[in-house]
Amino acid sequence: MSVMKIMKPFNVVINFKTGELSPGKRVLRRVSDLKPLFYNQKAAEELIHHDDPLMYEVIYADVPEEGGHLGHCTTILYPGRVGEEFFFTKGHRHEKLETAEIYFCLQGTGKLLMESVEGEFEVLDMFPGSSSYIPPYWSHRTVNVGQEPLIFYCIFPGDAGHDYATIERHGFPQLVVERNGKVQLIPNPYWKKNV
Ligand code: M6P
Ligand code: ZN
Repeated sequence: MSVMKIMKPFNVVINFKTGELSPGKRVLRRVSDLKPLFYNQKAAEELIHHDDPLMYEVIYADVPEEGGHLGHCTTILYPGRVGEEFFFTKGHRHEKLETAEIYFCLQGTGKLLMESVEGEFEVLDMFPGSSSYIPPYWSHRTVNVGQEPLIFYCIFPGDAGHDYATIERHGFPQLVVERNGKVQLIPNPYWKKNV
C-alpha cells in the first residue's frame, strides 16, 4: 500500500510561442545570479552595473518534490552574450544522481551541454521538435546560440533535486562562444574534472 497522498489530476497550459506555463511558479535569473560562472568576469561586472539583464525564466508546474511525481517546467532562455559567451543556464546535476530528464524544444536554437560523473562530455543540438534525453549521472546546461529566445519544456522525477555547487566548482569542459560571427565550442581553461 502506497503512503503517498492521492492528489487530483490537473492540466497546465503551455504557450509554445512564448513558453508561458499556466498556472506556474516563475523563477527569474539575471546575470548577477550567475556571476561566478562566466569566463569573462569583467564583462559580467559591466553588464551587472549597466542593467543586469534578465538571462532566463523558468516556470514550474506545482508538483510535490517527491519520488513518484514528475516535475515539469518551461524555460525561456533569452538571446545575449557575456563577453564572447552566449547566455546559458546555471547548469546542475541532480542531487539524486540516478535520475534522468527530458528537454523538449519548442522554439529557438540551442546547445545542450552535458558532462557525466566520469568526465565524459556530450553536446546535443536543440531546435523546435528536438527531444533530448539526459540520462542519469549527467550534469546539464543549456546555451542559446540563436537570435530568438530558446524555449523548452522539461520533465524530471519530482525528487531529483538541483545540485548547483558542483558546477560552480568544476565548470563545464567547454565554453560556447561567438567568434568571427560563428558559434564555437572552445576548451574551458578553468574546467576541473570531477574526481
Ligand atoms: C530546466 C530544468 C529545470 C531547471 C532549468 C534551469 O528547465 O532542468 O529543473 O531549473 O532548466 O536550469 P538551472 O536550474 O540549471 O538554472
Ligand atoms: Zn535537471
